[in-house]
Formats: sequence, C-alpha cells, structure tokens
Amino acid sequence: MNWFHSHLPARLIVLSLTLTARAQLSVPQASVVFTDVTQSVGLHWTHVNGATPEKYLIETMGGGAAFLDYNRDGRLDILLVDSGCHKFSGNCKPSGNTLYRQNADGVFTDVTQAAGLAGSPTYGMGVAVGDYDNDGFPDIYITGFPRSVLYHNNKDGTFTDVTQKAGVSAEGWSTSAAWFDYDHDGQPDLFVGRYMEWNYSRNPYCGEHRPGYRSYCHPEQFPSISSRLFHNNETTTMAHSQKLGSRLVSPTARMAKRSPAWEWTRRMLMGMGFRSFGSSTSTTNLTTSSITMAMELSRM
Ligand SMILES: [Ca+2]
Ligand SMILES: [Ca+2]
Ligand SMILES: [Ca+2]
Repeated sequence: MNWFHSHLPARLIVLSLTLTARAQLSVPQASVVFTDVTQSVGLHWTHVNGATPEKYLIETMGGGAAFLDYNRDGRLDILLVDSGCHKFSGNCKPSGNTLYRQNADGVFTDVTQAAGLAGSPTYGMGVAVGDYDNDGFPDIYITGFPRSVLYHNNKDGTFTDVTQKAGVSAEGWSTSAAWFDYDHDGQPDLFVGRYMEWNYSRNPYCGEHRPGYRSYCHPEQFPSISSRLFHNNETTTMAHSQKLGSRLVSPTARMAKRSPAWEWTRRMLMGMGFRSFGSSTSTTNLTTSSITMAMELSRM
C-alpha cells in the first residue's frame, strides 16, 4: 500500500471538514424577517369545509386565495375562497368567499356583501384572477364542486356572476385554473384543471369497518376527468365584455409540427385523462403539470 492509499481516508475527512466549515461560514444571515400580521390588519377568517363522518372526498381540499387590486386604488386587496358547507354537512356555518379591501392605513375591510360576492354557488377550491375582457379591472374565476364561477368586475366595486353567459362553468370537480393568452390574439384564455369523476353517491367506504375508523379514499380509486381549455372568443373589449366563449381548442397542424410536446399536451387537454401519464404521480400534481404545459404552449 502506498502513501496515497494509506492516507486517503484521513485526507478525505479533513477535506470534508474544511468544506463544511467554509459552507457554514458562507451562509448569509437573514436580512428579511416576516411577522404574522393577520389579526392586526383585520383579517379574521377561517376556512370551513363542512366535514362529515361520511368522508366525502371534496372535504379534503382547502380553499384558495388571491391578491388583486379589484378597485384599482393601488393597494392590493385579498380574496379568500371558502369551501363552506355541502348538502350533507348538517349543522355547519360557512365563512363564505370573502373579499377584503385594503384601506390606506394598511388595514383590511370585509366588502364581500357590497361587492356582490356573498353566497357562493359552489363548494370552492381555487381562484384565478385575470382581466379577461381587457377593461383594466381584474375579474375572478373560482373553481369548485359541482361547478366553477366567473365573476365580472363591474368597475364600480361590484361583481356580477356571468358564468352561464360565458359558458365556463366547467361542470364537475375543478381544482385550479389559470388565465393566459395561448393563441396570442390579445384575449386572455382560461385553463381549468379538473380533478376526478366524483359525486355524493360515488363515495365508497374506505378504512376499517368500526365506528370512528372510516377514512377518506385514495384519489386513484376514482376515474380521472379531462381538464378544460376555454378560448376567449371576444373580438372587442368593453362593449362585449361578457362574451367569453366556451369553445374547446383544437390544435392546428402547424403547432404539432413546431413542438413534439404539443401532441402530448393536446392529448392531455382533450380528454385522455391524467393517469395515462404515470400512475405513481398524484392527480393533483398532474393537474399542476397540465397548467404548466398549457403555459408552455402559449410561448410556442
Ligand atoms: Ca385595492
Ligand atoms: Ca375585466
Ligand atoms: Ca387568446
């Protein structure tokens, strides 16, 4: 055994200690500190899910939140999405979707009633904010079960539910959404990530068959459903601000030639379902991937 081999372990240890010491010395000290100001700025809100012993799977989801300047006063406001109470929740008091306006002093005021956002028609999941009609005021799309909701910003501090007129209810269970202009026509389009085929009667028993031991079923026990891509058919702006179309997008041959990823994306968007892309990945993650891929598509 030569000197190199006989001394190699010791030299590696010394080298390791040296690198560790240098790494510790080079760690920057935090220069920014965050403080929980939720209560002091007037945000008194708790998400409600109306959970039941029957373990309906929608109860496992949280609600979304968004910062938006809905009244364009230069101060960000906050929208909190509640799941609330479903039809079997029994004695349940929902918090309800809540819009907080930020005042000049940094304190928030609940303006939900005045804004026309009280009484959500869906069990809320997520929210996507976007100015779909290009009038300069942000609009709100809330995903949920059994459908989603589009609120148009009326520019006077109020919103109007235009879901049916726009054709973007995305019936079923939707979890996330994103606004993006996939075809570069200047009109924001809408991608809606949906979760699975589920309803109250499709609720198998999971867990142990004794009181208190029923559990929520694994998502893979339910069939997947396709996401939705809505093309904004608007050709003008303010005059026809509520004509967001519901036409599902068909890919063009030009797109298919430009990117091999397009065919993969197209099949995912058009209904092959999530699970064909990997059984080890959760449906939720694939929903996120769907959004990512769709946004990649917008850059083609
Ligand atoms: Ca504001
Ligand atoms: Ca708008
Ligand atoms: Ca577009």
